[in-house]
Parts: sequence; C-alpha cells; structure tokens
Amino acid sequence: MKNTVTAWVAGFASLALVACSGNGPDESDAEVVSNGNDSDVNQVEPRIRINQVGFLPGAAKLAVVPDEGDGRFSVLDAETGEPVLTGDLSIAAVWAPADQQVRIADFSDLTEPGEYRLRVPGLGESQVFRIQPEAYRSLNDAALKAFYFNRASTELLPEHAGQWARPAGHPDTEVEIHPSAATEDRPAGTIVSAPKGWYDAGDFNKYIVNSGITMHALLSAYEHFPAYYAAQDLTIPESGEGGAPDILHESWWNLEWMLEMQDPYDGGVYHKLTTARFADAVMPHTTDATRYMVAKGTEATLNFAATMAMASRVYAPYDEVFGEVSERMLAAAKDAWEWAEANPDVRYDQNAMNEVYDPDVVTGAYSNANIDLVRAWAATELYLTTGDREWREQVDLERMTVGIPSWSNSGGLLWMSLAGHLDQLADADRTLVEGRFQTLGDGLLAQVRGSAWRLGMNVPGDFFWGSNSYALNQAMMLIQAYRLSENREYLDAAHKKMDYVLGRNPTGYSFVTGFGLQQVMDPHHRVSYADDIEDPVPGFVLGGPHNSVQDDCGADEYPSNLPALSFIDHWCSYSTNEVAINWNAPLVYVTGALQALTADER
Ligand code: G3I
Ligand code: 9MR
Repeated sequence: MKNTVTAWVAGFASLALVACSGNGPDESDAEVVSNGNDSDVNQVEPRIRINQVGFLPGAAKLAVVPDEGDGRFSVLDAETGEPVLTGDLSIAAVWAPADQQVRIADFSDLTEPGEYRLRVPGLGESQVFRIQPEAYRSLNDAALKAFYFNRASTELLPEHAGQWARPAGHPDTEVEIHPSAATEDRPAGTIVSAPKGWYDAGDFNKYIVNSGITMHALLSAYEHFPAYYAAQDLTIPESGEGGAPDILHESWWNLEWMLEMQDPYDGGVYHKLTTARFADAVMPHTTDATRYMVAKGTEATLNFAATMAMASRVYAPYDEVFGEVSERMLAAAKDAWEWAEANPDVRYDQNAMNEVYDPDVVTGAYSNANIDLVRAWAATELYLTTGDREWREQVDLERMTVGIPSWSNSGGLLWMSLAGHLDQLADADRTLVEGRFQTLGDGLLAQVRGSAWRLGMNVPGDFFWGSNSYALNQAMMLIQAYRLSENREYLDAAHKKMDYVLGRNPTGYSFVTGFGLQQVMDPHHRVSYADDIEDPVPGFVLGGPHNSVQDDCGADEYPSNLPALSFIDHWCSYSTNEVAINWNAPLVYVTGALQALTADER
C-alpha cells in the first residue's frame, strides 16, 4: 500500500513550526489569536484524526485527538507556523464503537481559506489540512465520474478515462432467460438484450433493487441543485451533448439498461442480470460466462416503477436530447405498477430458487427489502410526476416515519422526494413533511452531540455492511432537514458525517479512492485489482467498517473486532473494502449539496 502521508508531509518538513504559548481563551471556546511565542518543531501525530480532503469555510471544523497533552490546542498556519487560533479540548470521553478516550478540538471559528496544522502541546501536530471554498467540488466530480468508470458494455477511451482506459466488457446483447424467469412468451434459454448500465460494485453484475436507490440519489442531486450540475464537466463521451447536464447523461447510461429489464409482455421486471457465480478478479473484457435474466419479482418491479416515474419528470425538459423518453418511462412505470398490483408479494429468495432451477445463482441477492416501503415510494413518485391524486391515496403518509435510506428501506426516499416538491403538496402534507424531517434531524443531532466523536453511529448495529453509506445517507437526510428549516446545525452535522468518511475516523483512512492523505489502495473492485495500475480507480467510497466478519480474510486479520476499527484495505475484505453504486450515489448527493448550499458564503 502506498502511504501518501509521508509524501505530503515531507513538503512541509523544513518549516519551523511555532508553538502557541497557551494564552488562550476561557474554557471551551476557541478564539483567533495573532501569534505565539515559544518555538519547537513537533512530530506529525497520525492519531490526530481530521478530514483529509478539506473544510468549506463556513463548515463546523473538528478534529479528534487522543486523551493526551495538556488540554489545549492551537491551529497553525502551515506555511508560516504562526498560530491563528487557540482553544481548549473538550472533556475526554469514550466512543464505544472504538473504545478509546478522545477529546475534540473545535476550530469552527477559523474560516479563512488556507493550509493549516492542528497542534496539541505534549502530543504533536496533525497532517496539513485545508480550508477551501471549493473543498468538495473535485470530490463531487470524481464521485460521479466513478459511475462512468463502472460502465458495462463500452470501451473507456484514454481521453475520458486517462490511465484507467480499458476495452469494452459485457456487451449484454445476448442474455439468457434463466429458468427462474421463464414465461410462455420468454421460455428458459430465450436470448434477450439489455446492454449498458453500471456494474453494481466490485463485481460485474447488474441488480435492479440496488439501481433504484442509486438513481434516486443521483436524480435528486440534479432536481435539488440544477444550476450546480448544469455547470459541471465530467469529461465523459456525452459531455455537453444537447446542453443536457453530465449527471443526466451519466444516469441515462443506467436508465437505458433498466428499461430493458422490464418484460415487454407483462410489465414485470427481472431482479437482476448476472452470471451464475461471481467472476474471478479479472478485467471485464476477459470474461465470457453466460449472463442470465433472473426471476421477476415485486421488489425489483416496484423499484423500477419508482425510478422510472421519477426519471420521467427529471428528463422531461430534455426529451429532444434523449429521444422522447419521458413518456416512455412513465408508461413503463405504470406497467410495472400494474404487474406489482397483480403480484404483490413475489419475493426474491435465492436459496429457494436454487433448489428448483439450474444453474444455481449465487451472486448478490438483494432480498428481503421492505416491499410496503418500496410500493409507497413508487406511488409517491407517480404522484409527484403526474400530479394525480389517486397515487397520493395509495400512501398512508400519516402513519409513516422517515428512515435512513438503504437498498432494503425505501421509506426515506419518498419523504425526500416529497420534501423536494413542497409546492405540489396540500398544506397538511407539507406540515407532515416538515415535521417528520425536524424529528429526524433532531434525533440525528442528539446522536451527534452525545457521541465522543461528534459523529453519531454510536452502536455496533450502525456498522453494517456498507456502514460508510449509512453515514452518507444520514448526511443526505440532514441536508433535507436543513433545506426545509435552514437550521445550520443540520448542515453542520452533515459536514461532520463527511469528515468521518474523509479521515476523522478511528482507522485514519480517507475512505474514498484517490482522495486524502492516508488513502485506501486495495479496494474490492475487480477492475482496480486486475488493471496493473497502482492507483485504484478514483472517486469510489468503500463500504467501511463492519461489525461482523463476512468475507474471506479471517477474523484474525482484522486490526480489532471493535466495530469502528473492523476494516482492512485488502481485496479479501469485501464486507468492508468493496465499492458499490448505492454507496457512491449519496457521496455524490452530499458533496454536491454541501458545495451548492454554501455558494453564497464564498
Ligand atoms: O437482515 C439481517 C438482520 O436481520 C440481521 O440482524 C443482521 C445481522 O448481521 O443481518 C441482516 O442481514 C444483512 C443484510 O445485508 C441486510 O442488511 C446480512 O447480514 C449482510 O450480509 C447483507 O449484506 C449485503 C451483502 O451484499 C451480502 O449479501 C449488503 O447489504 C449488500 O450491500 C451487499 O451487496 C453486494 C452485492 O450482494 C453484490 N455486489 C456487491 C455489493 C456490495 O458489497
Ligand atoms: O466479489 C464478490 C463481491 O462483489 C460480493 O459483494 C461478495 C458478497 O456477495 O462476494 C464476493 O465474491 C466472493 C464470494 O462471495 C466468495 N468467494 C470469493 C469471492 C471474492 O473473491
């Protein structure tokens, strides 16, 4: 593994860093000071955990430090070594998921863009960190570009992909109907075509349930911040075409595939397009295992209905560019809804399926999603797109709470869509939406405040497979609470969740490939593993620490069995170290939102 900390820090090694004298402010408040007095050169102390990518000027700014030193801290200008702010560390406390006594340095009062270090007398100094007006812009670009890098069925050219250019993989123009999906019109063995789409993750398969939640975050990003995304240039093959924003061009690559996952004879949607087993760790173009359409089901069909209904309204202004797609997508959504009404509980059960049909299919299951919630999500998108009250009446909103989105829980998605369209809602629904997000936001704030890391994520159950996406999806929901209320605390809490993903966490890693000082280098991503390029494909957030070992590494390989430390940057650790589209999508949403929402602060 390449550790970029050394290289980055070396650039500043010759600077004489000036210690602060300790003439600081009263308890707890940090204050800006003009200079310090005694000089001494300190060691970089890697246990000072801090966002390694950067802070927006107006953001809350925290570092977590071990419970050592004399209780004071200062922030130094990285170039001059002059202190610019001093303060008191918080009282030491333990965060159970990492079981360490830590203190918080809060330097939110520092808003001047620049490069700095945090100094804790008696402990050492942090890596250099930055305050920048565009702190998350290139991260947002890269997080979205990661989808391009995971495109199926196309060659990635050097002018778009740089050193990660690669031949086309998986044309998916000859996909075999698996016996689990056989019907009279399409018997087992029928060949159908469903090219394009994104590989789900580190594997090469394409799963509808996981695509649904992914599309929701990406299309919401555009719906909520159209001007921000209109100005973005991702350098993808379609960039700029027809004046449509790149985020819609990239998303269209997946929507085109999704449309082909619907059985044209009855409106039902196949659960997944997959090989029978996971491929070896090879480049996509070197594999030729049969690809199957597997099992139509209610979970996939309703996910599809929701996604197509939403996409129909988002793409409506661009019908000329994409080819009259909005009507087609709405019709597809309604056909899918009809199928699901007639088949309300056809669950995907891979084990049961494998007892009946050959070949066995052992790839991602994405089963046991909450069907009621995905149905409510689909009806809500149909309501928002058509304005037709009958869809609103399908949802018992008064009895629903807002959950944090995940592939198995679509509840939060419908609330988020409603929050984005308040002007279309009846007064009572508006009040409901605002109240629900306030309750959710306040609950998340309480968790953040009550946590020694000012993060939340306080119990082992918060560290499930893909825990980084939990932090990001919480941030996404906090941003909804902020958009509705303009209560800055919600936005600050969202920033704190970003900090966690970008290095203010007990592992010390920035969890996004290509970003940060201590970078992850060996993600469970077949292309990154097999391409003979040292750097992994950039812009992917990894799953993150997981509270139980469910992979090939073996428990002994993990540095700790504490949930927040159970992470290994190694291929074997697919339950902590894989990438996935549904994890990258909230990374896109949150980074874009933080940039767009603070534009007037620059
Ligand atoms: O539902 C149970 C819950 O009742 C139980 O208390 C809890 C305790 O372990 O487990 C819950 O089930 C977990 C399930 O996710 C639902 O959250 C499983 O243990 C866990 O193994 C499962 O992980 C999923 C993983 O695939 C394995 O199936 C992840 O959510 C999912 O994101 C991940 O997705 C994979 C695809 O299958 C294939 N492509 C890559 C992708 C990312 O790794
Ligand atoms: O590579 C697979 C990854 O994408 C999945 O998320 C994971 C869990 O379903 O499974 C991985 O494949 C492993 C398989 O399950 C067991 N044998 C080793 C495979 C990885 O090398």
